[in-house]
Amino acid sequence: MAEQATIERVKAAFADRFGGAPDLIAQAPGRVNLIGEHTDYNDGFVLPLAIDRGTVVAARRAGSETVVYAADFDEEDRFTFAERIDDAGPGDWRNYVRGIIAMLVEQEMAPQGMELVIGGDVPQGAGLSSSASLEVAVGLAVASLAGAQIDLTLLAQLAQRAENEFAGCACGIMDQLVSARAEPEQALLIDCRSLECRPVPLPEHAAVLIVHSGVERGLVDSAYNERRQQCEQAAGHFGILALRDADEGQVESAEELDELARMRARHVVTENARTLDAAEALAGGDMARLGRLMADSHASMRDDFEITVPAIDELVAILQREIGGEGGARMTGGGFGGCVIALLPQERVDPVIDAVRRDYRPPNGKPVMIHVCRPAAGAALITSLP
Ligand code: GAF
Repeated sequence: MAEQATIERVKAAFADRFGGAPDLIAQAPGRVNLIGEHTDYNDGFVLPLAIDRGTVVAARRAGSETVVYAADFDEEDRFTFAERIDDAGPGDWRNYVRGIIAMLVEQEMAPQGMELVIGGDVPQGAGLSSSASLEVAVGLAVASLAGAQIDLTLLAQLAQRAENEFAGCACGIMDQLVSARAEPEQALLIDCRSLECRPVPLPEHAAVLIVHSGVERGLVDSAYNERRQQCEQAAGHFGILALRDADEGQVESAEELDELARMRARHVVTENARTLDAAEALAGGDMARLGRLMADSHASMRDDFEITVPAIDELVAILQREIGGEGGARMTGGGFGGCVIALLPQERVDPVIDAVRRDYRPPNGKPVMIHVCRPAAGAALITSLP
């Protein structure tokens, strides 16, 4: 969830830009993933949680034109539904907004004209899903403005399509679904085939640390889409719908599978198994087992899926060394930079933070960004239609 200061900033920007008060305000959180990486688009399992940072959207019905003001960039977008809503070109924030609005127009869940002000506090380019939180927050605001009580799973599916079709990233459903459906103090075990979500409580004495590596990442620019293609190719080789349906023996013994495809498939198949184990370990408060699973997950991302970078490997090694046996650390998110997540006993937080500040030098030369977070709630209206 966004901070109160962000909500106040968006309200003030709305009054400034459009005058008066919005009809409603919605927000949706960013996320961090405990384990289950690049498994979502393989119909597999993921275990993310929502963070206490998000996107806030203040919205009001108006005339026949839609005007969107992004307070963080001081930039605007304008369009009408009379013409087809197109994407805005690569790397433009407007894609996420236009995308989800276009999806809602299709569902007849958007009023003709609107005034929207958007602001957020999810760090961008950090792999904490600022884009999913933007899509979901705008989607909830717009559907609610149309008087629709949108189902949160449908909202996540439309937001994912917005990202696929407007932003050009072939992402899975994890980020949008956890942003829409997260519950406070819980991680969410998501079956990305059935979209069933099972909340798994975090042990009371456990803390979640998010440490930014200082390596910026961009999903679309990265080799993300290429990894997805390689997974689909491997599934095609086995004649199955998705790698969710493969097992380890099959992957290791397939004679004609090329080595790269075998490595990618091995990561997905073993990561699915680790994610289910991790949900069980988390529910049982078994931090030592979780730590081992997180370490194996990181090694698999580094060696088989090849999505880590040296700075991230170094940061993970420092965290693992300092945390010791109770808890663990791994890269989180799509890869090629971004953040590392650590799960550890609360009393270890301060010494571990001190050690990271002492021993890790982010490649961007900036002070290392560390955030201690508790799992937050999913998307919600802060104020609704009168
Ligand atoms: C990104 C994508 F958006 C998700 O769908 C997921 O694939 C993740 O990378 C990797 O687990 O966040």
